[in-house]
Amino acid sequence: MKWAVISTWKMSYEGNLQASDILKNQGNAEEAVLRGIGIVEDDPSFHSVGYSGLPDIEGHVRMDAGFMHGRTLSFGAVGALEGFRSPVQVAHKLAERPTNNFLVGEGAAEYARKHGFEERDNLTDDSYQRYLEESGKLKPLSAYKGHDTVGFVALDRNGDLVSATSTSGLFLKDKGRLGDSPVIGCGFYADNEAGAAAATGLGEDIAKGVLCYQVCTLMKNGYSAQSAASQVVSDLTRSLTKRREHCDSISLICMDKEGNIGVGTNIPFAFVCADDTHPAQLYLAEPAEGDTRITLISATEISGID
Ligand code: SD4
Repeated sequence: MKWAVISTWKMSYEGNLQASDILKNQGNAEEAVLRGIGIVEDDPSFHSVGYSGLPDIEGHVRMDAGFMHGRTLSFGAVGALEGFRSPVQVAHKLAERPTNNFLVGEGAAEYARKHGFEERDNLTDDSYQRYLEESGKLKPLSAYKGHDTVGFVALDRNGDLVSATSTSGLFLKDKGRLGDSPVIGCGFYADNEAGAAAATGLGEDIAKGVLCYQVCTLMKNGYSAQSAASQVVSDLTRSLTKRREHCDSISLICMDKEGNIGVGTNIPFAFVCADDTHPAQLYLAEPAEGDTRITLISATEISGID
């Protein structure tokens, strides 16, 4: 069985390298995605995840995360969690129990505290400064360009698929607002018998297509990972544009049970992937008439990519 890992945005490159190392050295997909996401959660130069994440309308960094294991279908998730270093670690821990898997707000924080998760104020001077600059301006909320949710999907040598996400959600969102990222089936999904997926973009639009469950269902029914990803994103984009005159940004990564990857997007979207045949590489995906055009980004082009 081969191993493979795919992750959202250029910001996941370093995390993808470390996740690849784990998988290469017989580690499991669970460890790999947690390490990959943890690297992004700790890096203050990425303003949409973890430390130095962008605040909500009240100036608080309230974070969302989800985790799912494809062998057991166990999942855990946190919403609007404030004051902890790694929301995805808390989501992962919540996946261990039979019920009470999705906790939000103070309930999620109490659980994290009780289980000894490291506390951290994720609001930095930089993210607060951005809040002060933008909070007075009236404009529709949109996905934060180029540095949104970090999502990882991995397959290990045992044939286990795992998916996980972490985000501070939309910049200037309402207090208590949840997007797709902590919602099973919308922002993440994993099933060893079908495939696994993670999404980034405007959560309210991604949720309208229950996108991650949808793409896994297509893979289960025989679609290749790439055709499933292209199809669900272009169908939802078309449907929302027809009915509502607008569809915001939506990007999706997925993997089938053999480790083949798929990417669907309605905007230019960078992603990273690696497997047992090649090291972590950065690619750009772009929508192309119902399909997806994917190009490898060369070392000289990397600085121009979000
Ligand atoms: C959300 N999907 O909260 C997340 C944010 C994101 O691109 O990925 N933005 O809606």
